[in-house]
Amino acid sequence: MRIAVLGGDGFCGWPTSLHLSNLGHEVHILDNLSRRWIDTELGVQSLTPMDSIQERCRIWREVSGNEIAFHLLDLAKEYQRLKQWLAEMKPDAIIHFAEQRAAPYSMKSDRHKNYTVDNNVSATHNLLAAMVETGIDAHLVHLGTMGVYGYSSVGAAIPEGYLDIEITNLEGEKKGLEVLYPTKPGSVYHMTKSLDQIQFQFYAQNDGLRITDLHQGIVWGTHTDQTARHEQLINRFDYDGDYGTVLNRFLIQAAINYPLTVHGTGGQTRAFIHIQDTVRCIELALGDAPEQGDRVRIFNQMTETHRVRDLAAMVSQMSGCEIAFLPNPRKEAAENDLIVKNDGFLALGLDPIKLETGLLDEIVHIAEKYAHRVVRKHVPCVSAWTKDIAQRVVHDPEATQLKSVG
Ligand code: NAD
Ligand code: USQ
Repeated sequence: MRIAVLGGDGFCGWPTSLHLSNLGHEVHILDNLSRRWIDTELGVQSLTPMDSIQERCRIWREVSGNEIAFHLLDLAKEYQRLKQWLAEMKPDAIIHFAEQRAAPYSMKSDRHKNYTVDNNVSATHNLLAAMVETGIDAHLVHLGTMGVYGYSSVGAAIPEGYLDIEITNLEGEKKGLEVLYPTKPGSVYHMTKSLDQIQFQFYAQNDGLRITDLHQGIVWGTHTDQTARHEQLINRFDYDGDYGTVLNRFLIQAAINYPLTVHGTGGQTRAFIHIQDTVRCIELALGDAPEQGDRVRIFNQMTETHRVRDLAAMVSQMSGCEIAFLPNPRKEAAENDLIVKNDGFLALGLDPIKLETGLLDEIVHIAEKYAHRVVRKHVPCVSAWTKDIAQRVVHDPEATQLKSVG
Protein backbone atom coordinates (compact mmCIF):
# COMPACT_ATOMS: atom_id res chain seq x y z
CA MET A 1 0.00 0.00 0.00
CA ARG A 2 1.01 3.62 -0.46
CA ILE A 3 0.50 5.15 2.98
CA ALA A 4 0.61 8.81 4.05
CA VAL A 5 1.60 9.20 7.70
CA LEU A 6 0.52 12.68 8.80
CA GLY A 7 2.53 13.71 11.86
CA GLY A 8 5.09 11.00 11.09
CA ASP A 9 7.91 12.85 12.87
CA GLY A 10 6.21 12.49 16.27
CA PHE A 11 6.36 10.02 19.15
CA CYS A 12 3.75 7.63 17.70
CA GLY A 13 4.14 8.60 14.03
CA TRP A 14 7.85 7.83 13.66
CA PRO A 15 7.76 4.23 14.96
CA THR A 16 4.54 3.66 12.98
CA SER A 17 6.24 4.86 9.78
CA LEU A 18 9.16 2.49 10.41
CA HIS A 19 6.84 -0.41 11.23
CA LEU A 20 4.80 0.05 8.06
CA SER A 21 7.90 0.56 5.90
CA ASN A 22 9.35 -2.61 7.41
CA LEU A 23 6.20 -4.47 6.33
CA GLY A 24 6.90 -3.38 2.74
CA HIS A 25 4.51 -0.45 2.40
CA GLU A 26 5.46 2.75 0.55
CA VAL A 27 5.50 5.32 3.35
CA HIS A 28 5.29 9.10 2.99
CA ILE A 29 5.60 11.30 6.06
CA LEU A 30 3.81 14.67 5.97
CA ASP A 31 4.69 16.87 8.93
CA ASN A 32 5.14 20.60 9.58
CA LEU A 33 7.66 19.88 12.38
CA SER A 34 5.58 22.07 14.74
CA ARG A 35 6.36 19.73 17.61
CA ARG A 36 10.06 20.50 17.28
CA TRP A 37 9.21 24.22 17.33
CA ILE A 38 7.13 23.74 20.48
CA ASP A 39 10.18 22.17 22.16
CA THR A 40 12.02 25.38 21.31
CA GLU A 41 9.15 27.53 22.62
CA LEU A 42 9.15 25.62 25.91
CA GLY A 43 12.96 25.44 26.14
CA VAL A 44 12.86 21.65 26.43
CA GLN A 45 14.01 18.72 24.35
CA SER A 46 13.28 15.05 24.02
CA LEU A 47 15.19 12.98 26.58
CA THR A 48 16.54 11.01 23.65
CA PRO A 49 18.61 12.87 21.03
CA MET A 50 16.53 13.03 17.84
CA ASP A 51 18.14 13.59 14.47
CA SER A 52 16.43 15.68 11.80
CA ILE A 53 13.63 13.86 10.02
CA GLN A 54 15.67 13.83 6.80
CA GLU A 55 18.59 12.19 8.60
CA ARG A 56 16.29 9.67 10.28
CA CYS A 57 14.91 8.67 6.86
CA ARG A 58 18.46 8.39 5.44
CA ILE A 59 19.55 6.09 8.28
CA TRP A 60 16.43 3.96 7.80
CA ARG A 61 17.29 3.55 4.12
CA GLU A 62 20.82 2.45 5.09
CA VAL A 63 19.59 0.02 7.73
CA SER A 64 16.62 -1.47 5.88
CA GLY A 65 17.03 -0.66 2.20
CA ASN A 66 13.54 0.88 2.32
CA GLU A 67 12.71 4.45 1.38
CA ILE A 68 10.55 6.75 3.55
CA ALA A 69 9.77 10.08 1.85
CA PHE A 70 9.37 13.26 3.90
CA HIS A 71 7.16 16.21 2.85
CA LEU A 72 7.16 19.43 4.88
CA LEU A 73 3.50 20.46 4.95
CA ASP A 74 1.16 22.18 7.40
CA LEU A 75 -2.18 20.38 7.29
CA ALA A 76 -4.01 23.17 9.04
CA LYS A 77 -2.67 26.03 6.88
CA GLU A 78 -1.69 24.66 3.48
CA TYR A 79 -4.94 23.33 2.12
CA GLN A 80 -4.10 23.75 -1.58
CA ARG A 81 -0.76 21.95 -1.25
CA LEU A 82 -2.42 19.16 0.70
CA LYS A 83 -5.10 18.75 -1.96
CA GLN A 84 -2.51 18.73 -4.73
CA TRP A 85 -0.39 16.17 -2.91
CA LEU A 86 -3.35 13.84 -2.39
CA ALA A 87 -4.48 14.21 -6.00
CA GLU A 88 -0.99 13.37 -7.29
CA MET A 89 -0.05 10.60 -4.89
CA LYS A 90 -3.46 8.95 -4.41
CA PRO A 91 -2.51 7.14 -1.19
CA ASP A 92 -4.38 3.91 -0.36
CA ALA A 93 -4.39 4.82 3.32
CA ILE A 94 -3.84 7.94 5.41
CA ILE A 95 -2.87 7.77 9.08
CA HIS A 96 -3.60 11.02 10.87
CA PHE A 97 -1.44 11.76 13.94
CA ALA A 98 -0.92 15.43 13.06
CA GLU A 99 -2.41 17.34 15.99
CA GLN A 100 -1.26 19.24 19.08
CA ARG A 101 -1.62 16.42 21.58
CA ALA A 102 -0.70 17.67 25.07
CA ALA A 103 -3.55 18.51 27.44
CA PRO A 104 -1.35 20.73 29.68
CA TYR A 105 0.01 22.64 26.66
CA SER A 106 -3.57 23.23 25.48
CA MET A 107 -4.44 24.79 28.87
CA LYS A 108 -1.39 27.05 29.32
CA SER A 109 -3.04 30.29 28.14
CA ASP A 110 -5.75 31.56 25.81
CA ARG A 111 -3.16 31.63 23.02
CA HIS A 112 -2.42 27.94 23.54
CA LYS A 113 -6.13 27.12 23.63
CA ASN A 114 -6.71 28.96 20.36
CA TYR A 115 -3.69 27.39 18.72
CA THR A 116 -4.77 23.88 19.71
CA VAL A 117 -8.32 24.37 18.40
CA ASP A 118 -7.21 26.11 15.18
CA ASN A 119 -4.53 23.54 14.46
CA ASN A 120 -6.39 20.34 15.32
CA VAL A 121 -9.86 21.14 14.02
CA SER A 122 -8.56 22.74 10.80
CA ALA A 123 -6.02 19.97 10.15
CA THR A 124 -8.75 17.34 10.38
CA HIS A 125 -11.28 19.31 8.38
CA ASN A 126 -8.81 20.25 5.63
CA LEU A 127 -7.94 16.60 5.27
CA LEU A 128 -11.58 15.49 5.03
CA ALA A 129 -12.50 18.23 2.56
CA ALA A 130 -9.45 17.45 0.40
CA MET A 131 -10.28 13.74 0.38
CA VAL A 132 -13.78 14.51 -0.90
CA GLU A 133 -12.60 17.09 -3.43
CA THR A 134 -9.87 14.90 -4.94
CA GLY A 135 -12.18 11.88 -4.98
CA ILE A 136 -9.44 9.55 -3.70
CA ASP A 137 -10.64 6.37 -2.05
CA ALA A 138 -8.16 6.22 0.82
CA HIS A 139 -8.91 4.60 4.18
CA LEU A 140 -8.43 7.27 6.85
CA VAL A 141 -7.13 6.04 10.21
CA HIS A 142 -7.19 8.75 12.88
CA LEU A 143 -5.54 8.73 16.28
CA GLY A 144 -8.14 9.87 18.75
CA THR A 145 -8.13 9.51 22.51
CA MET A 146 -9.81 7.60 25.33
CA GLY A 147 -10.28 11.05 26.83
CA VAL A 148 -13.28 11.79 24.58
CA TYR A 149 -15.35 9.57 26.88
CA GLY A 150 -14.29 11.35 30.06
CA TYR A 151 -13.07 9.21 32.94
CA SER A 152 -15.97 9.14 35.36
CA SER A 153 -17.14 5.64 35.96
CA VAL A 154 -20.79 4.64 35.87
CA GLY A 155 -19.95 1.07 36.79
CA ALA A 156 -20.33 -0.10 33.19
CA ALA A 157 -17.66 -0.81 30.61
CA ILE A 158 -17.03 1.94 28.04
CA PRO A 159 -18.03 0.50 24.66
CA GLU A 160 -16.06 1.02 21.44
CA GLY A 161 -17.44 4.37 20.38
CA TYR A 162 -21.18 3.71 20.22
CA LEU A 163 -23.89 3.35 22.80
CA ASP A 164 -27.25 1.63 22.32
CA ILE A 165 -29.96 3.70 23.93
CA GLU A 166 -33.74 3.59 24.08
CA ILE A 167 -36.00 6.62 23.59
CA THR A 168 -39.74 6.97 23.80
CA ASN A 169 -41.38 8.37 20.66
CA LEU A 170 -44.48 10.61 20.50
CA GLU A 171 -46.73 7.52 20.38
CA GLY A 172 -45.19 6.35 23.65
CA GLU A 173 -43.34 3.47 21.97
CA LYS A 174 -39.78 2.56 23.00
CA LYS A 175 -37.36 2.87 20.08
CA GLY A 176 -33.74 1.71 19.96
CA LEU A 177 -31.06 4.15 18.81
CA GLU A 178 -27.32 3.91 18.38
CA VAL A 179 -25.44 7.11 19.28
CA LEU A 180 -21.83 8.15 19.65
CA TYR A 181 -20.92 7.63 23.31
CA PRO A 182 -21.52 10.98 25.07
CA THR A 183 -18.34 12.97 25.02
CA LYS A 184 -16.94 14.63 28.14
CA PRO A 185 -13.53 16.09 27.36
CA GLY A 186 -11.27 17.09 30.25
CA SER A 187 -9.11 19.68 28.45
CA VAL A 188 -9.16 21.88 25.35
CA TYR A 189 -6.96 19.28 23.65
CA HIS A 190 -9.41 16.48 24.47
CA MET A 191 -12.25 18.76 23.29
CA THR A 192 -10.66 18.98 19.81
CA LYS A 193 -10.74 15.18 19.61
CA SER A 194 -14.45 15.26 20.46
CA LEU A 195 -14.96 17.78 17.65
CA ASP A 196 -13.00 15.51 15.31
CA GLN A 197 -15.49 12.72 16.05
CA ILE A 198 -18.38 14.83 14.74
CA GLN A 199 -16.43 15.76 11.62
CA PHE A 200 -15.79 12.09 10.92
CA GLN A 201 -19.41 11.15 11.48
CA PHE A 202 -20.55 13.82 9.00
CA TYR A 203 -18.09 12.97 6.20
CA ALA A 204 -18.67 9.21 6.52
CA GLN A 205 -22.43 9.67 6.21
CA ASN A 206 -22.43 12.50 3.65
CA ASP A 207 -19.57 11.51 1.35
CA GLY A 208 -19.02 7.86 2.10
CA LEU A 209 -15.47 8.38 3.37
CA ARG A 210 -14.00 5.24 4.91
CA ILE A 211 -12.82 6.22 8.38
CA THR A 212 -11.42 4.41 11.42
CA ASP A 213 -11.05 6.38 14.66
CA LEU A 214 -8.71 4.90 17.27
CA HIS A 215 -9.52 5.98 20.81
CA GLN A 216 -6.09 5.53 22.25
CA GLY A 217 -5.01 5.45 25.90
CA ILE A 218 -1.73 6.83 27.27
CA VAL A 219 1.21 5.43 25.35
CA TRP A 220 4.21 4.25 27.38
CA GLY A 221 7.67 2.99 26.43
CA THR A 222 9.91 4.39 23.74
CA HIS A 223 11.55 1.66 21.64
CA THR A 224 9.91 -0.52 19.04
CA ASP A 225 11.66 -3.32 17.12
CA GLN A 226 12.59 -0.84 14.39
CA THR A 227 13.63 2.19 16.46
CA ALA A 228 15.99 -0.09 18.38
CA ARG A 229 17.83 -1.05 15.19
CA HIS A 230 20.08 2.03 15.13
CA GLU A 231 20.98 4.75 17.62
CA GLN A 232 19.85 7.41 15.13
CA LEU A 233 16.43 5.83 14.66
CA ILE A 234 15.69 6.43 18.34
CA ASN A 235 12.20 7.61 19.20
CA ARG A 236 11.17 10.89 20.84
CA PHE A 237 10.80 10.57 24.64
CA ASP A 238 9.12 13.53 26.36
CA TYR A 239 9.65 14.08 30.08
CA ASP A 240 8.63 17.73 30.62
CA GLY A 241 5.53 18.87 32.50
CA ASP A 242 3.56 19.59 29.33
CA TYR A 243 4.32 16.74 26.94
CA GLY A 244 5.65 13.97 29.19
CA THR A 245 2.93 11.43 30.01
CA VAL A 246 2.54 10.00 33.45
CA LEU A 247 4.24 6.58 33.35
CA ASN A 248 7.12 7.64 31.11
CA ARG A 249 7.60 10.65 33.39
CA PHE A 250 7.74 8.49 36.53
CA LEU A 251 10.38 6.27 34.92
CA ILE A 252 12.56 9.24 34.01
CA GLN A 253 12.04 10.78 37.44
CA ALA A 254 13.18 7.47 38.96
CA ALA A 255 16.31 7.56 36.79
CA ILE A 256 17.28 11.04 38.04
CA ASN A 257 16.04 10.45 41.60
CA TYR A 258 13.35 13.14 41.41
CA PRO A 259 10.44 12.43 43.80
CA LEU A 260 7.62 10.96 41.68
CA THR A 261 5.14 13.73 40.89
CA VAL A 262 1.73 12.32 41.80
CA HIS A 263 -1.12 14.82 41.40
CA GLY A 264 -3.49 14.93 44.35
CA THR A 265 -4.06 11.49 45.83
CA GLY A 266 -3.12 9.84 42.53
CA GLY A 267 -6.62 8.37 42.41
CA GLN A 268 -7.05 8.92 38.67
CA THR A 269 -7.38 5.74 36.66
CA ARG A 270 -6.30 5.83 33.02
CA ALA A 271 -5.99 3.46 30.08
CA PHE A 272 -2.52 2.52 28.81
CA ILE A 273 -0.87 0.92 25.80
CA HIS A 274 2.77 0.15 24.97
CA ILE A 275 4.23 1.91 21.91
CA GLN A 276 4.94 -1.46 20.24
CA ASP A 277 1.22 -2.29 20.51
CA THR A 278 0.31 1.14 19.12
CA VAL A 279 2.13 0.38 15.88
CA ARG A 280 0.69 -3.14 15.75
CA CYS A 281 -2.87 -1.80 16.25
CA ILE A 282 -2.43 0.56 13.32
CA GLU A 283 -1.31 -2.33 11.15
CA LEU A 284 -4.41 -4.28 12.28
CA ALA A 285 -6.74 -1.33 11.65
CA LEU A 286 -5.33 -0.93 8.12
CA GLY A 287 -6.13 -4.56 7.42
CA ASP A 288 -9.76 -4.15 8.48
CA ALA A 289 -10.94 -1.08 6.55
CA PRO A 290 -14.63 -0.15 6.54
CA GLU A 291 -16.59 -0.16 3.30
CA GLN A 292 -17.95 2.99 1.68
CA GLY A 293 -21.22 3.90 3.43
CA ASP A 294 -20.23 2.22 6.71
CA ARG A 295 -20.41 4.22 9.91
CA VAL A 296 -17.05 5.37 11.34
CA ARG A 297 -15.30 2.32 12.77
CA ILE A 298 -14.14 2.99 16.33
CA PHE A 299 -11.66 0.91 18.33
CA ASN A 300 -10.56 1.48 21.90
CA GLN A 301 -6.80 1.29 21.47
CA MET A 302 -5.68 0.38 24.99
CA THR A 303 -4.61 -2.79 26.71
CA GLU A 304 -4.91 -2.17 30.47
CA THR A 305 -5.96 0.40 33.06
CA HIS A 306 -4.01 1.61 36.07
CA ARG A 307 -4.43 4.06 38.90
CA VAL A 308 -1.74 6.77 38.97
CA ARG A 309 -0.72 6.13 42.61
CA ASP A 310 -0.34 2.38 41.90
CA LEU A 311 2.01 3.18 39.03
CA ALA A 312 4.00 5.47 41.31
CA ALA A 313 4.18 2.74 43.97
CA MET A 314 5.40 0.22 41.38
CA VAL A 315 8.11 2.55 40.07
CA SER A 316 9.09 3.56 43.61
CA GLN A 317 9.44 -0.08 44.64
CA MET A 318 11.69 -0.96 41.72
CA SER A 319 13.84 2.19 41.95
CA GLY A 320 13.76 3.26 45.59
CA CYS A 321 12.65 6.74 44.46
CA GLU A 322 10.34 8.63 46.86
CA ILE A 323 6.79 9.66 45.96
CA ALA A 324 5.66 13.30 46.28
CA PHE A 325 1.91 13.91 46.50
CA LEU A 326 1.45 17.37 44.92
CA PRO A 327 -1.49 19.76 44.53
CA ASN A 328 -3.21 18.91 41.26
CA PRO A 329 -2.89 21.63 38.57
CA ARG A 330 -5.76 19.99 36.63
CA LYS A 331 -9.49 20.10 37.17
CA GLU A 332 -10.27 16.40 37.32
CA ALA A 333 -11.99 13.92 39.61
CA ALA A 334 -9.79 13.03 42.57
CA GLU A 335 -10.66 9.35 42.12
CA ASN A 336 -12.21 7.47 39.21
CA ASP A 337 -12.62 3.89 38.04
CA LEU A 338 -12.32 2.98 34.40
CA ILE A 339 -13.55 -0.17 32.72
CA VAL A 340 -13.00 -0.25 28.97
CA LYS A 341 -13.94 -2.68 26.20
CA ASN A 342 -11.15 -3.45 23.74
CA ASP A 343 -12.60 -6.53 22.06
CA GLY A 344 -12.09 -5.12 18.53
CA PHE A 345 -8.30 -5.38 18.45
CA LEU A 346 -8.22 -8.58 20.49
CA ALA A 347 -10.51 -10.16 17.87
CA LEU A 348 -8.12 -8.98 15.13
CA GLY A 349 -5.25 -10.78 16.87
CA LEU A 350 -3.62 -8.21 19.17
CA ASP A 351 -1.54 -9.98 21.83
CA PRO A 352 -1.11 -7.18 24.39
CA ILE A 353 2.21 -6.29 25.94
CA LYS A 354 1.38 -5.84 29.62
CA LEU A 355 3.14 -3.59 32.04
CA GLU A 356 5.83 -5.63 33.75
CA THR A 357 9.00 -4.80 35.59
CA GLY A 358 11.33 -6.13 32.87
CA LEU A 359 10.03 -3.63 30.34
CA LEU A 360 10.03 -0.83 32.88
CA ASP A 361 13.68 -1.60 33.70
CA GLU A 362 14.55 -1.28 30.03
CA ILE A 363 13.04 2.22 29.95
CA VAL A 364 14.81 3.26 33.16
CA HIS A 365 18.09 2.19 31.52
CA ILE A 366 17.37 4.44 28.53
CA ALA A 367 16.45 7.25 30.93
CA GLU A 368 19.68 6.74 32.90
CA LYS A 369 21.73 6.77 29.70
CA TYR A 370 20.36 10.20 28.73
CA ALA A 371 19.76 11.60 32.23
CA HIS A 372 22.31 14.37 31.59
CA ARG A 373 19.83 15.87 29.08
CA VAL A 374 17.09 16.37 31.71
CA VAL A 375 16.56 19.93 32.95
CA ARG A 376 15.05 19.45 36.42
CA LYS A 377 13.12 22.71 36.41
CA HIS A 378 11.07 21.45 33.43
CA VAL A 379 9.90 18.33 35.29
CA PRO A 380 6.89 19.69 37.27
CA CYS A 381 3.51 20.18 35.59
CA VAL A 382 2.77 23.88 36.00
CA SER A 383 -0.03 24.39 33.49
CA ALA A 384 -3.15 25.12 35.56
CA TRP A 385 -6.63 24.27 34.26
CA THR A 386 -8.32 27.43 35.65
CA LYS A 387 -7.23 30.86 36.89
CA ASP A 388 -8.39 29.87 40.34
CA ILE A 389 -6.19 26.76 40.36
CA ALA A 390 -3.29 28.86 39.03
CA GLN A 391 -3.64 31.15 42.03
CA ARG A 392 -3.80 28.34 44.56
CA VAL A 393 -1.06 26.15 43.09
CA VAL A 394 2.17 27.95 42.30
CA HIS A 395 5.47 26.89 40.93
CA ASP A 396 8.47 27.41 43.17
CA PRO A 397 11.51 27.42 40.85
CA GLU A 398 13.89 27.09 43.81
CA ALA A 399 12.38 23.85 45.01
CA THR A 400 11.50 22.69 41.47
CA GLN A 401 8.25 21.43 42.96
CA LEU A 402 4.65 22.54 43.05
CA LYS A 403 3.26 23.75 46.31
CA SER A 404 0.01 25.17 47.61
CA VAL A 405 -0.41 28.72 48.84
CA GLY A 406 -3.08 30.14 51.08
P1 NAD B 1 3.55 14.24 18.81
O1 NAD B 1 3.31 15.62 19.23
O2 NAD B 1 4.83 13.58 19.21
O3 NAD B 1 3.42 14.12 17.21
C1 NAD B 1 2.49 14.83 16.46
C2 NAD B 1 3.16 15.21 15.14
O4 NAD B 1 2.21 15.93 14.34
C3 NAD B 1 4.37 16.11 15.33
O5 NAD B 1 5.47 15.62 14.61
C4 NAD B 1 3.90 17.48 14.79
O6 NAD B 1 4.96 18.23 14.24
C5 NAD B 1 2.86 17.06 13.77
N1 NAD B 1 1.83 18.08 13.52
C6 NAD B 1 1.05 18.73 14.42
N2 NAD B 1 0.24 19.61 13.80
C7 NAD B 1 0.50 19.51 12.47
C8 NAD B 1 0.00 20.17 11.32
N3 NAD B 1 -0.90 21.13 11.40
N4 NAD B 1 0.49 19.82 10.11
C9 NAD B 1 1.44 18.85 9.99
N5 NAD B 1 1.96 18.20 11.06
C10 NAD B 1 1.50 18.54 12.28
O7 NAD B 1 2.30 13.37 19.33
P2 NAD B 1 2.16 11.78 19.51
O8 NAD B 1 2.38 11.45 20.93
O9 NAD B 1 2.94 11.09 18.45
O10 NAD B 1 0.61 11.63 19.23
C11 NAD B 1 0.14 11.39 17.89
C12 NAD B 1 -1.37 11.33 17.89
O11 NAD B 1 -1.80 10.28 18.76
C13 NAD B 1 -2.01 12.62 18.41
O12 NAD B 1 -3.07 13.00 17.58
C14 NAD B 1 -2.49 12.26 19.80
O13 NAD B 1 -3.66 12.95 20.10
C15 NAD B 1 -2.72 10.76 19.71
N6 NAD B 1 -2.51 10.11 21.02
C16 NAD B 1 -1.28 10.14 21.63
C17 NAD B 1 -1.12 9.52 22.88
C18 NAD B 1 0.20 9.54 23.62
O14 NAD B 1 0.24 9.04 24.77
N7 NAD B 1 1.29 10.04 23.05
C19 NAD B 1 -2.19 8.85 23.46
C20 NAD B 1 -3.44 8.86 22.81
C21 NAD B 1 -3.57 9.48 21.58
N1 USQ C 1 -0.37 12.92 36.29
C1 USQ C 1 0.26 12.87 37.52
N2 USQ C 1 1.56 13.25 37.58
C2 USQ C 1 2.27 13.64 36.49
C3 USQ C 1 1.62 13.68 35.24
C4 USQ C 1 0.29 13.32 35.18
O1 USQ C 1 -0.34 12.51 38.54
O2 USQ C 1 3.46 13.95 36.64
C5 USQ C 1 -1.79 12.53 36.19
C6 USQ C 1 -2.68 13.58 35.57
O3 USQ C 1 -3.17 14.49 36.55
C7 USQ C 1 -3.76 12.72 34.93
C8 USQ C 1 -3.03 11.43 34.54
O4 USQ C 1 -1.83 11.42 35.31
O5 USQ C 1 -4.72 12.39 35.87
C9 USQ C 1 -2.71 11.29 33.06
O6 USQ C 1 -1.95 12.41 32.63
P1 USQ C 1 -1.04 12.31 31.31
O7 USQ C 1 -0.36 13.61 31.13
O8 USQ C 1 -0.21 11.08 31.37
O9 USQ C 1 -2.14 12.02 30.17
P2 USQ C 1 -3.20 12.97 29.44
O10 USQ C 1 -3.08 14.37 29.82
O11 USQ C 1 -4.55 12.33 29.62
O12 USQ C 1 -2.79 12.88 27.91
C10 USQ C 1 -2.09 11.76 27.31
C11 USQ C 1 -1.60 12.21 25.94
C12 USQ C 1 -2.81 12.55 25.05
C13 USQ C 1 -3.74 11.35 25.01
C14 USQ C 1 -4.17 10.91 26.41
C15 USQ C 1 -4.91 9.59 26.39
O13 USQ C 1 -0.74 13.34 26.06
O14 USQ C 1 -2.35 12.86 23.74
O15 USQ C 1 -4.90 11.66 24.26
O16 USQ C 1 -2.97 10.66 27.19
S1 USQ C 1 -6.09 9.49 27.69
O17 USQ C 1 -5.45 9.83 28.96
O18 USQ C 1 -6.59 8.13 27.71
O19 USQ C 1 -7.14 10.46 27.40
